[in-house]
Amino acid sequence: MTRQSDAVKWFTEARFGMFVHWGLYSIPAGVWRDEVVGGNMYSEWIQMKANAPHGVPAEEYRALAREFDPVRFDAEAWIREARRAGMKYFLITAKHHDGFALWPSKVSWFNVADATPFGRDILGELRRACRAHGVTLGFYYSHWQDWEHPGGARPKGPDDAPAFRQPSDEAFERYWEEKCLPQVRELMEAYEPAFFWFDNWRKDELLTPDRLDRLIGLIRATDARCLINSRIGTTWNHPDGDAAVDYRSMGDNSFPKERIAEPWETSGTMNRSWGYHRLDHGWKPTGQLLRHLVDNASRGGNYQLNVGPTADGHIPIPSIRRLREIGVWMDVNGEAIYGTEAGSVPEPEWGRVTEKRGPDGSRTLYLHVYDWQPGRPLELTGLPGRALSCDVLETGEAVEIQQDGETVAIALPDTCPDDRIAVLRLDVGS
Ligand code: JFZ
Repeated sequence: MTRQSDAVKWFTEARFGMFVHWGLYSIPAGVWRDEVVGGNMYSEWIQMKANAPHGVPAEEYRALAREFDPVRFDAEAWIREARRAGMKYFLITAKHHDGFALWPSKVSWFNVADATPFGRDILGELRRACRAHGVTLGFYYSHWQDWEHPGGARPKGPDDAPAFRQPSDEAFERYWEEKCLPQVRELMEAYEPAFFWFDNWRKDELLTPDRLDRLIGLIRATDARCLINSRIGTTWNHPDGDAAVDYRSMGDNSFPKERIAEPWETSGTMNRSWGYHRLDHGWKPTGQLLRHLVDNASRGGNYQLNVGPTADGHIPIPSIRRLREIGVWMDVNGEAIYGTEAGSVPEPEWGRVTEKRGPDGSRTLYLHVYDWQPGRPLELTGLPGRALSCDVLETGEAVEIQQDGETVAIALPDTCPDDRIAVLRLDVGS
């Protein structure tokens, strides 16, 4: 179980955030020379995926920094899009596996201020925009994989390829003390993030309990309310498991089928790649993205939906389209997502249930109907009290209900307000 604290309340009430993957990898955007990064199409992995089995030579990859000049970057515009989509928080890859920092880090030359013609403090501009729009700011930080520092961990790969050679424990300790901890301290002190999203996904003896304790201790000592996720590696690499962290991160695009009591989230992509990939046209329909949001909320979790901006700093049109379509749905139905808990009734086949509890033991159940069939009454079992009234959230149209014991039958109106997910509001007395 994760740490129990009131610091995580804003997170669980927010339910929905924007994840941004943006950096040097956004320049090649999935194509190195004429080679397309295929497989899972993670364009942010191009340094290790292209020029197989050796990867892109480090100097060639670092030369991208001299091309990084995102003249269309507008932090205000990004944060306005997040707000418009109904997203309450925002996280960005402050430093991804390639080791490149999106802020003027004094710890490593490999950063936007010292290594690129752009030179601006990207995180500082986002910090100001988030404050201006009431969006909570957090950072993804690749604390384990760092392909720039000689002591950073490398992905598994061919033994004879230097790019995949794992550092010694001593080299990793130097990385930990010279780069990882000082950069996390810089981020905390300069931008006061409300949370971190660290990225480890398997057991690795380099992530010793002592190193994890030092990193967690640094964050707790600087801001005890700053949230830490389980993919810092405690799940696999600490004897106490996730007791010292604040929320669980599921695997990429991994959506649990069961309700989970502790705070948790799934991060997911709109297409396949996290970073912008110029050939990744596998865009998921907005209805599918909405189901991910509702599925997770109905099981007590958050959804962090990713955007991969282009190298010049704009958000691709297919992403904008989905964000704005989701935003309209959230304008109408946000009440059924924000501040809700997992439904306490058995999950119905026709959809999902989120709920809010009143101070007097009353409850409001939000019925997210995935399969609206006029004329076929919806049945909900396991009702925790007396069904008082039911209406269509979008229109306020009253809906007939009949209760028999713990089961209520709901007569669906002929007109379905939203054929992706339509929401009914059911008030239940104590
Ligand atoms: C990691 C990164 O490697 C990737 O580039 C992206 O940032 C993503 C959000 O996180 O990718 C993962 C992490 C975990 C698993 C798979 C890919 N996993 O748990 O199988």
